[in-house]
Amino acid sequence: MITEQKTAKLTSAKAIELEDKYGAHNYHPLPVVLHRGSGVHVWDLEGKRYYDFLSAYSAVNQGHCHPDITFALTEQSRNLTLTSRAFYNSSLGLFEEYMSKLFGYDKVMAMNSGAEAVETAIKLARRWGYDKKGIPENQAKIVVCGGNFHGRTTTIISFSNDPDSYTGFGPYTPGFINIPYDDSAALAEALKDKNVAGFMAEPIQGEAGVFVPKDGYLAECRRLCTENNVLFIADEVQTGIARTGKMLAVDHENVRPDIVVLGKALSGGVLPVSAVLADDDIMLCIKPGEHGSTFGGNPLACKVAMAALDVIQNEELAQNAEELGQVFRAEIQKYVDNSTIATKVRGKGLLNAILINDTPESKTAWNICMSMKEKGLLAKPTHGNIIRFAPPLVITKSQLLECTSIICDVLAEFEKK
Ligand code: IF1
Repeated sequence: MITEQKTAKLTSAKAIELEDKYGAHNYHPLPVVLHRGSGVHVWDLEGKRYYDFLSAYSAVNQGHCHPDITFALTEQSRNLTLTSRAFYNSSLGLFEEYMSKLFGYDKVMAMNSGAEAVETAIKLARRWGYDKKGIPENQAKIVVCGGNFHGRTTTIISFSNDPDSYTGFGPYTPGFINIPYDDSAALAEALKDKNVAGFMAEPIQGEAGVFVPKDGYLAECRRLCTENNVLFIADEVQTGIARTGKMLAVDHENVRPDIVVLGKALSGGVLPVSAVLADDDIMLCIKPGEHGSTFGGNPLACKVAMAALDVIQNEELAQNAEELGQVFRAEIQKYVDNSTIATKVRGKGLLNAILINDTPESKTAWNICMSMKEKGLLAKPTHGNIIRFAPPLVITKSQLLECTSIICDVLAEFEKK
């Protein structure tokens, strides 16, 4: 009751003040205080409605507070939320079977955050490298790509080339080789090193600014990894779960990675659920007691994730993302063709970005987002002058066209005079 009473009196200004006074300053949020969400919409504390074009960085693909997912949450929360893996529970095996059959891998390891799942993939690849490939102990290397974003743990930022991610957090974890993204010749060269256990990449680089690699890049990565006995690890935390118009972004090229990393929309944004998929010869390299987490595979997460995946399939959200992504890019391209401020629109499915014609240091992209906020649409720049647009995949065509109209009206305000 105290919480409700306090929320009832809270204003956006007060909420921002509280976060500033009592919260870590590790983000620079757009000045909007969200209080309610449903489908493609969120409302602030004063009751203003917005289209959400960030979807919590693609964690809310199914739409905010999807009733089927919240039903699964509340039902399970009345029975059993957490057992730890010290014991079996009646939901984990069902979740594991569901994931294995849906994605076509022998086994799944359930974790919580995306970074935890990425760390799990790194440990799996290293262990496979020692046990199966015969890499000398502590010599395993993993090839990663420039512009990557895989999370914020000290090991993951060790192989980032974004100073904002790694500066001041050394010493860094060794064992990573950084090559240019979308450059299969560079990968071929790196894989000559016999101590390489894995190659990890995002099928589309989200944070870097929605970089879609050339057609065939993923297939060539697959071929090179197979040829060199190296594990291909696809980080689908942001691109997975129908976001790019297929269940997985690698599906666009019919590529089957050795390890798939999932997170975010695996739970529909209801609670942290992540997972690593692999076949037995890789997954069983980790033995009992060698990896885990308190909440990994908890009954609540398992039921929520199964409901979230049901929604994706039952509502054909991958197909909707594919169709409406094309509508989005076509509408914005018509504007870009005659614009001085918007130079490019790119993406796949409903993971898109617009490039703004200004320096990365300029505030133009931020100011465009602030103006869109005033017009009821929330989006945020990634790096400097690139604005990501990623609505929940439940958006309808008429809603999408209303939003492209808002976006173009705002861009027009910023045309170079
Ligand atoms: C933040 C970025 C996006 C991810 C990929 C793993 C993770 C992420 C491809 C780790 C997480 C989030 C993290 C969040 C903002 C957001 C983000 F801007 F940071 F880079 F989406 F692009 N692999 N991305 O995108 O998953 O541990 O967060 O569950 O840190 O600000 P996580």
